[in-house]
Amino acid sequence: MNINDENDLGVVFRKTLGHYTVHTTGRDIDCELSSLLRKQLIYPIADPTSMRHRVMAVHEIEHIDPVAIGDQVRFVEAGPGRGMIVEILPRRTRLSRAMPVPGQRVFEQVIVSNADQVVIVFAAASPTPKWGLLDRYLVTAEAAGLPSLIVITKMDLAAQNRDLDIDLEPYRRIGYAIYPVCSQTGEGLPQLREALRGRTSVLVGKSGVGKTSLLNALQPELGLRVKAVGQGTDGKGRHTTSHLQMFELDFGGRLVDTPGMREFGLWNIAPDELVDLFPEMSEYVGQCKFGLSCQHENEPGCAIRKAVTAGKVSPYRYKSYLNLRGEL
Ligand SMILES: Nc1nc2c(ncn2[C@@H]2O[C@H](COP(=O)(O)OP(=O)(O)OP(=O)(O)O)[C@@H](O)[C@H]2O)c(=O)[nH]1
Ligand SMILES: [Mg+2]
Ligand SMILES: [Zn+2]
Repeated sequence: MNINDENDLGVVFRKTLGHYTVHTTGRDIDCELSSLLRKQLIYPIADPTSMRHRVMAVHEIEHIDPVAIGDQVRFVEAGPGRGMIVEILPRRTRLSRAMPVPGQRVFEQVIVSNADQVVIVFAAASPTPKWGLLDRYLVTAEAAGLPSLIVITKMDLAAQNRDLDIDLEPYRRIGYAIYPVCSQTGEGLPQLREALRGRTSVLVGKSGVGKTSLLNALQPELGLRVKAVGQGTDGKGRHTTSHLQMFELDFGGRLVDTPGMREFGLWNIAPDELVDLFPEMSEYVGQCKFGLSCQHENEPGCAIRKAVTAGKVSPYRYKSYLNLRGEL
């Protein structure tokens, strides 16, 4: 029997422990993972080189779901609306973060697979933006080979943040597209719809910046739950969105809503590679006095430090580079 002829293809839109909602031509199938596939998957996902030939211990499997939102899967039907996933197709792209498990090691968590772009969300105010986090997201997207859009929500509150334009200027200069929007007035939504149309995009940003509100504003029929007014938007309160979930956009495309992730560790980026993930700095690589061995920290004759002094590279971005590098 040729397995390919007997099965249907779909995309994982949602998941809860052990259950995957697979979206396929006009319907959703509640799937589980075949036990054979589960065993096979344990092997290749043990990613770090030293682990490659080791089957993961059972307690480690709990921390890594072999299936990600966005995965294209093959499934067999097992009753009305139910099925069994038998194959996961190769991932075209993967947006990942590092997930340290105390007492064990750091695991890769694939946030979304097969996405086309990352939509990085910050509120103009409430919560006050911390731009270091923006650099972390941008680097993650660059490492995944995905373009990023920067969306600034709550533009109705922009008067509360006099620094907004100045803070965003370095990103504009690098060439990142910035979309100021307001989910309450509808400002900026038509432009954002155009940028999302026909693509699979992932919303990332800390809790309370208005990701789910934005999704509701883009597509009001969804009527998703958002944080009640007065519940606090400092990001410290309970997260409103608790699950990653993909939505079909009626104007074309797909959008993944994520819960505000407090930890967003860089995954699988070598220290020497980091500078290449800052597009405005990468052009200076190789021009330093110590050539490719320059760490761009305190070396004399560092072309990147010179570019900072000359006003060609933002000192804030350079500081982010140093911070992130210290973490690798
Ligand atoms: N003033 C104003 N408030 C907004 C706007 N968009 C969202 N909010 C409020 O911001 C709060 C948080 O919105 P959510 O959409 O739940 O934020 P989220 O980013 O999805 O948060 P998590 O799901 O926890 O990650 C809610 O009280 C919203 O009403 C806006 O454009 N203007
Ligand atoms: Mg939300
Ligand atoms: Zn250098």
